[in-house]
Amino acid sequence: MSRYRSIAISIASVAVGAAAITLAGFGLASAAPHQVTLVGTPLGRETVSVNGKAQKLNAVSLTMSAYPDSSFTNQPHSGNAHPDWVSYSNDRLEVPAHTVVHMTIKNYDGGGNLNNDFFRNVIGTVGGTAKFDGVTAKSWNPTPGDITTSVANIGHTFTLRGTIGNGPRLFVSVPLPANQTLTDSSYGQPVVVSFSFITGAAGVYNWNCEYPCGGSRLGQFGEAMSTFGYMSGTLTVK
Ligand SMILES: [Cu+2]
Repeated sequence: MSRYRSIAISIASVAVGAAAITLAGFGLASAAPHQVTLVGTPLGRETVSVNGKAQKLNAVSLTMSAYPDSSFTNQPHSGNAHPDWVSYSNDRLEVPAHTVVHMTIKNYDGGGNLNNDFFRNVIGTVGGTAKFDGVTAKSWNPTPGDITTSVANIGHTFTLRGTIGNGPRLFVSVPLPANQTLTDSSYGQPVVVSFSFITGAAGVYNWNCEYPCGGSRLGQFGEAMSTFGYMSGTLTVK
């Protein structure tokens, strides 16, 4: 091997090595935990009543959790910059268009009073109801007129809104009752909330929480409430 050729190969090797390291770095960055999408699990076809008419639609299930902090296993935030912020277990959700979505949310977080009682209501679900630890109801307000009792407290809401701009609308809102078993040392037993909704046209929809759980800033709508991925996310319908 000539001296020049050997130098050329060395330079090429370094260049290839650098490219490999760059690609590996890009791969790691791309695979950061906050990029993980929760995809609906297919359940086959089901007959669902839509506006009083029976329709056969594909169905999927989605299960996620809401936590009082971001210290839970598999938390989705890259580097977990705010371990003390409340958080959903997932931010990016993905389901097919024109499909029944059976959603289960386990709420491990405590809570308090909403600043807008509208969000006690179950809105936009199949049958207009949700199941709260197995009990079917149209809202979470077991003692009407009294929202100071702990039993009426809300931990978070799952509120699905429209797409950004003039795209299709999909409004679904379900309150997540506060977990009464949360302690300083244990998440305790979650309140299990389940409900179903039907997706429409493809698009990227937004969802967020409507319980003021975002720390002391912006009237409790700062921090976890105003940073994507903690108390908000997307539902990609495709
Ligand atoms: Cu919240």
